[in-house]
Amino acid sequence: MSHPQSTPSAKPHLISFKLCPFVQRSAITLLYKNVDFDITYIDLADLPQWFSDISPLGKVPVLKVDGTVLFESAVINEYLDETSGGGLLPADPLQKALNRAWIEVGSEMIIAQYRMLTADTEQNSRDARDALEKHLQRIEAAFGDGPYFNGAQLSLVDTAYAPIFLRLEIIERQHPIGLLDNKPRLAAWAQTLLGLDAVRRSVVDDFESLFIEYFKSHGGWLGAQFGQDN
Ligand SMILES: N[C@@H](CCC(=O)N[C@@H](CS)C(=O)NCC(=O)O)C(=O)O
Repeated sequence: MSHPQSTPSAKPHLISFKLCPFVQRSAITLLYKNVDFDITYIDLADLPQWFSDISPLGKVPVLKVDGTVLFESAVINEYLDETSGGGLLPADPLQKALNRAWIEVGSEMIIAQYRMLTADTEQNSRDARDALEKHLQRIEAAFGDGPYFNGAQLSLVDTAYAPIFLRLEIIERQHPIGLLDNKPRLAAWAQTLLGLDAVRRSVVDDFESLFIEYFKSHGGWLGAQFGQDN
């Protein structure tokens, strides 16, 4: 078996679903690092056969690099960082391990956020909200002086959490649930991340309306509340 070279010679190609927060992590990293890339959007409700053929877990993101298929957002992001000069994870092994652990917490939170949005009853949605609240309180306690998770410099932890804050901001406009209330460090962190050009450009222009429509029509209690208080 021949192994591809580790240095990419062609543009990386990101396979995306417009609403996926995991893909957004990779899009932010690509944009922040000014890496030129191609992007193809698929519909997760109607998977194309070519995607099922190449994606080991049937999930996005997938990043194709010179014919090699990479998957798992955290892995893709480390690859993108390493091949574009590094700098998005601490050099110190202990701090690097800790950053990876917090990225993993972020993945759990993305799943909790999706559960909150799609839970069928008010009670189940509130339970999911409370699970998210506990995670957020823990991060508020762990967060330093900012403006980024590691201090002055943006890291892969920031690119991993920005999609959560983007969605929280939209939810708050549609049906306030106060998840950033009494969390001044996280509120400031969210504003910093949402103000970044790479974050703003990491989703399609009509992301907000797609997001609202998707969750309004997905049978979840919270989505059904969207726009009702306005
Ligand atoms: N651990 C994966 C999670 C990716 C993931 O769950 N992606 C969702 C969309 S946001 C997906 O492709 N779901 C399709 C499925 O589970 O069948 C990562 O970090 O990349």
